[in-house]
Amino acid sequence: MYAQMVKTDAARIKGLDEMDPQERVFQQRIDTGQKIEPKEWMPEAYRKTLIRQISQHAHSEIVGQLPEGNWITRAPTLERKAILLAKVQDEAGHGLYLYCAAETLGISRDQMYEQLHSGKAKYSSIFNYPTLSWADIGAIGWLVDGAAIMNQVPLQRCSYGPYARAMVRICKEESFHQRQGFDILAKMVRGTPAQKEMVQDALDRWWWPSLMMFGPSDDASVHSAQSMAWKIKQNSNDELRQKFVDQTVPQAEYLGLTVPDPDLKWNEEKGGYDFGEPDWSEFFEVIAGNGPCNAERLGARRKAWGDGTWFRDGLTAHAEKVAARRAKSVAAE
Ligand code: FAQ
Repeated sequence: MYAQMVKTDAARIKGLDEMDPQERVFQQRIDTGQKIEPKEWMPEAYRKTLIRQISQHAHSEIVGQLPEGNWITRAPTLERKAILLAKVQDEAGHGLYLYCAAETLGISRDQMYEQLHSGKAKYSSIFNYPTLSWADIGAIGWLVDGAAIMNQVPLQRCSYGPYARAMVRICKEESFHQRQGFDILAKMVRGTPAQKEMVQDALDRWWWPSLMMFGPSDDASVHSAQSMAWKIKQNSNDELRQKFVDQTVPQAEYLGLTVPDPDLKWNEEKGGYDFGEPDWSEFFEVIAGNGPCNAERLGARRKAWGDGTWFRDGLTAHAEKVAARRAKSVAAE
């Protein structure tokens, strides 16, 4: 694998013989499938890449609560409300495990929040689209969690131990999320013609943004070659996008839906679907902050941070009092 990457991206990826001895040992450990743990030596660029990816992943989980949270009060039954509430709470938990994993690399949670709130750190493009109907909640579970699982299952084998281990539980929970989304849609397509239309409309709007979740095409992916050499990523963006399409199209057919892609066609020879190109200009606009809901999403996160100031101040004041009391009693002994 590493040798292949050197060949495909020789301009940027160093060969083993160009590395200094410490870096060579590090790369050989990665090549032989060993995990890297927090206190071990790592190249600065490996640490920075992980902080970027893990913190962006954490931000995605946290911001990702907003489009679905929008529907908790309007879920059609008490049971659906309880399920959605639990799902949104799970996403908060995923964000917290991932922030913890990033903290092991020497960045604080406050710094990560600051990067999110200032717009410096990215979060997944998908969460900048609005949830207009109940079918959108089904579509998020089915397509967005479905794409997230496709991307995250290989991350369980990531070379950095804390990230790989955090992904194990996350993937289990995402599988439940994906099924709950599919179940919402399976019920709706068996309902009235208006409900079925609502599901088709949701698929029409979420299909292309879901394909964009995997990132730009391989030739435009600046980080993939190095991240694959370091086994942070195991697959390229296009490989995972192809797997997602191959898995999802039969599910759309089962639901009696039409995937909104005139170029979608089974290719017997490759044993997968050919499909159209996502609108990459839209993707780059969204990740530059100009998607339909970017301002609303960041506004909600900044407001939550501001609203929580009194609580954080209270916790800090309490901790200081406890520490002072403890110091006094130690001094008195
Ligand atoms: N959105 O060179 P690459 C979820 C950026 S979790 C925004 O290919 P890389 C659960 C990329 O950061 C969803 N930005 O980058 C849930 C880079 O910019 P930078 C999140 C994107 O890192 C479900 C530039 O483009 N999952 O959904 C996106 O090698 C339901 C060049 O790209 C993860 O974060 C994008 N879609 O590959 C929650 C998984 N794609 O940083 C609630 C972990 C690319 O240089 C409800 N992350 N960019 O400024 C990854 O696997 C990778 O980071 C990729 C991107 C595959 C996302």
